[in-house]
Amino acid sequence: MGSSLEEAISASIAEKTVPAILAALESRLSRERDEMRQAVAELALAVPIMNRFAKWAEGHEFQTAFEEESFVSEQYQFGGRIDWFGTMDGVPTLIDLKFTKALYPESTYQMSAYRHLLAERGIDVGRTKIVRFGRTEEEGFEEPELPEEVLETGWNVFLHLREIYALAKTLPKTGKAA
Ligand SMILES: [Mn+2]
Repeated sequence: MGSSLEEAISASIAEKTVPAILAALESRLSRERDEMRQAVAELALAVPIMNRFAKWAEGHEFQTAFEEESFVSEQYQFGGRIDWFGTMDGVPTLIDLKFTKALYPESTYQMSAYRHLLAERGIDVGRTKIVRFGRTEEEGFEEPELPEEVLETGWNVFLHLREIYALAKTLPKTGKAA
């Protein structure tokens, strides 16, 4: 049996903490509800994309050699993860999937670098394709095959960027000489 002082203290604590706990719970629930709504909205956006992807994939025959596989260049000290390499409709094909609004020059030198990662392993990738699915119907679809001269220029750009990156890292942060 508690003393009346103890009872008074615990009643007072309860008075302060119960509403605080309820408020915290409520705010957490509301946050979780928002997150749930966002997840549903994202899923609603993803489903048509996945359908378009599935429809595209059904129209071709694929034999996978590598899927989402990471490689490192011993020669140039860089790494990358290849989306897909194998034969597509009987032709050796390196594929990068994009789910973006558009293609950018970065995509080109990324592909050149990926191609190099396989070339270092003695794999001739044949053709190199970017397959882009827009996030909405309006953002469209494209699957360009990158021409040899574009891939060569892309590789050159990549090597230069790599050098610039290494050089930039040697600069002091303050602008003063080290
Ligand atoms: Mn990709």
